[in-house]
Amino acid sequence: MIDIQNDFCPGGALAVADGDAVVPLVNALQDRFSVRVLTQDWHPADHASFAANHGGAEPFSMTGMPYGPQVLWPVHCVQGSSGAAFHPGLKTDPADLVIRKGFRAAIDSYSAFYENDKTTRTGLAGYLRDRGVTDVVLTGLATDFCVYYSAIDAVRDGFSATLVTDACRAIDMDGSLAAAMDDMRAKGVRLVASSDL
Ligand code: VGL
Ligand code: ZN
Repeated sequence: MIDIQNDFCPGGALAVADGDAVVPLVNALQDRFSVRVLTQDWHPADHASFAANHGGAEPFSMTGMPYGPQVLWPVHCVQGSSGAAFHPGLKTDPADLVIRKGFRAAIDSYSAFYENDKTTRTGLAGYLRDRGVTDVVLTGLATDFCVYYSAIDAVRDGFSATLVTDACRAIDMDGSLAAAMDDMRAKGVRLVASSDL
């Protein structure tokens, strides 16, 4: 369950259209799984992904980081803020693990498995292997960023990955949703509606 936090829901700092609509479905789906993991985008105020920390840079513009191109985002999911809290309707008690990510100021972290340098691990793969997990099912926000990178990195680390299409919502900037869907299909991520799960 990726980043189902106030700042990614309507009224939040980086609101995903209709983001809160996933909550009832994600709550209902949780009962069907034996291992449940929440991720939480969790940035320090001086995070390098914030446009506000790059002089006059516009939110949603691009910059270069040592690890490659990086979108500059509005300030969002600052550690301890109400925007970083989970959506109040999300059932969080059944979760076995909460993975926080993006807590290093110099590097963004979309994926639940790797930071954006694609080498620094979050520890999730090791946790899942220790728990005997082989199949990962993904829900949450945003389809074309954190859910997408989590799904392809799950495959990269040897898990089967299934994205529940109606339990996700997208940011969709500059064709990012179509590109993410194409890349997930190409890499073997299963894209399935909850009714077919
Ligand atoms: C996300 C942009 C920046 C996400 C997180 O959860 O998809 N997107 N931080
Ligand atoms: Zn973020």
